[in-house]
Formats: sequence, structure tokens, C-alpha cells
Amino acid sequence: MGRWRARIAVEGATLRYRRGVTSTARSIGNATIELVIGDITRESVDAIANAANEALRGGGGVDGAIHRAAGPGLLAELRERFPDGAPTGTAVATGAHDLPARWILHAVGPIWRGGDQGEAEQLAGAYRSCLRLAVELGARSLAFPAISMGIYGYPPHPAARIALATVGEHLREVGAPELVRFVLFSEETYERFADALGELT
Ligand code: AR6
Repeated sequence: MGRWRARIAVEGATLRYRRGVTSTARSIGNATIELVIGDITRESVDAIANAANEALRGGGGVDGAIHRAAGPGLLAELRERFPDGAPTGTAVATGAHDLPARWILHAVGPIWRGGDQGEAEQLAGAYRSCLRLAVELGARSLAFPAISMGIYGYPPHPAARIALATVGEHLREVGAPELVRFVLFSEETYERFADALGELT
């Protein structure tokens, strides 16, 4: 984490920094939740999460971008270590290959099926699994994309609320990783997360 990033971690503040990117941050104990607009493949945090599917063989959206940027070694590692994939609501860790991060946490979020098929618990489970893996690995910083909010069709407001509530609860209980950054791909998604961060108790 660069020093300038630490400086923008001001509770409740929305600031403009570097190339005009918007950022919001909030402290929970000694840890910080940060929202930025950007491309997660460029993040040099310790671990980045991927919005994968149960097969863990790559795909579209952020999964496709991560596989392209990480190179073919990522698919080879996934095939070798996770021949059966991973169930919805869980996550697995791999190396980051050609990405600047150290680890990739492949989270399997739910496909939105109307909201009465256990989607909320599965989405929380995907985030929680990544947070636990990050702690086990000793990652001090972790970046998340907006899991299930693209191809999987989860409605933005409840999805952002679940993401932030799950991270908030984990940070209050465990106090680590010290930085959890949501790297959001559009202004619209960023705004949904900023609203939900404001509502976080
Ligand atoms: N950096 C950050 N966020 C991104 C990036 C990026 N480079 N690219 C896209 N997003 P999605 P899902 C945003 O569809 O809904 C794949 O095929 C995107 O705008 O990637 O969980 C998988 O293999 C959206 O806000 O993931 C699965 O089959 C968010 O990332 C399925 O899609 C998540 O959108 C998973 O669907």
C-alpha cells in the first residue's frame, strides 16, 4: 500500500486522487474499507478476489479479465488443484501468476434467481470465504470486485449491502486484513456501494 493511499483513508470522506478517480473510505477499528473505481487486474494489493463460477475454468466479465492478465499458468493451476471446481458461496486461493497481487481468491457468487433460493447467504458466503482465506494466507490487503453484480444479475443495492455488511462484520470480529478495497468497474456500481457504505452501522 503506497503512502498516498494510507492518507486518503479518512472516515466518511470522498476525495479525488490520482487521475481523478473517486474514492471513499471508512475505518472499522484499525482496518479500512475503501471504495474505488478501477480495474482490479491492476491492483497491487496482497490478494484480489475473482467473481468466478463453480467450474473455476475462467469465463467472461472480471473472471475473463483476470485470466487474460494472469496468463495461462492460472488455468493450469486451477485444473491441477481444483479438478472438481468449488461450490457456490465458497472461494479457493491460487497464486497470482502475472498479476501484481500475490494471490487470487476465486469466489463463486450465486446466480440471481429471484432472491428466494438462498442467494443472500451464498453471496455473503463468497465474501466471507475470501476474507477468511486472506487471513489464513497472511494477506494484509484484499481487493474485491462486485461479486454476482454483472453476468449473474444480482440486484445492485441488496448485493452492495450484503458485501459491505459481510466485510464490516468480519473486520469487527477479526480486525484483519487491514485494508479491504472494493474495485468497482463503473460509476453506477461505485455509487451503489457508496450508498451502502453510508448505511453500514
Ligand atoms: N475490474 C473490476 N471489476 C470488473 C472488471 C475488472 N477488470 N471487469 C468486470 N468487472 P461479472 P458475476 C465488474 O459478470 O456477475 C463470468 O463469466 C462488472 O462490471 O464479472 O459474478 C464468470 O466466469 C461487475 O460489476 O461477475 C461467471 O460465470 C462485476 O465485475 C460469471 O461471469 C462482476 O461482474 C460471474 O458473474
